[in-house]
Amino acid sequence: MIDFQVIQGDITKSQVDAIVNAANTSLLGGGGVDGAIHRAAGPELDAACRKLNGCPTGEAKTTPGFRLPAKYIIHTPGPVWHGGQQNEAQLLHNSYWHSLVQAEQHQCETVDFPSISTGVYRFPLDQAAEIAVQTIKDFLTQATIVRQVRLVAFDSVTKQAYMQAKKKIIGG
Ligand code: AR6
Repeated sequence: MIDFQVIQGDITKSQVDAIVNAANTSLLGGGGVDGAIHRAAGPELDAACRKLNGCPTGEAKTTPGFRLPAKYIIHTPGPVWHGGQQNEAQLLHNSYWHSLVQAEQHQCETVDFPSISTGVYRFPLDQAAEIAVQTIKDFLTQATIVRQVRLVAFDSVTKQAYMQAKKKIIGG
């Protein structure tokens, strides 16, 4: 059984083992969900991120959750959309996959994702949703520790796109 759910909400409120942050390669914070996570986690997060020396696109690095309810924050810079010919699909897959590898390495059973790259980075929503759902499904099929993944959509359009991708790829 694949335990993957799509919900609508604010990921900074998630009471799970790990939330994922749609970061940039500096890991030094920014706008969107990244800004919200940094504000909610407190200044300790900025200090921890500075020690990580950035992160390449499609890779992932982990910090504690500090003032968040989540135990850990897994930071992954997704790709900027440049029209689709610059490996964007593979890089987005890599962001989801490597985030889940980090979750396993930190013994996390429950993981919440935002919609990586579909805000400021302009990745087309429907295509991003299919890549996310397929990657999460493939990972959960072989995972040993992660048992539940949720996609936390901030708005209803994003929620609908992931529900549709879920129906197409997982069924139900
Ligand atoms: N909870 C859940 N989702 C959220 C929240 C929240 N609190 N706030 C925003 N979103 P974006 P990207 C949604 O732009 O496209 C930053 O400056 C948002 O509505 O945050 O990967 C970084 O530092 C959208 O659906 O991330 C990078 O420079 C989704 O999160 C850059 O933006 C992702 O939008 C990364 O761009």
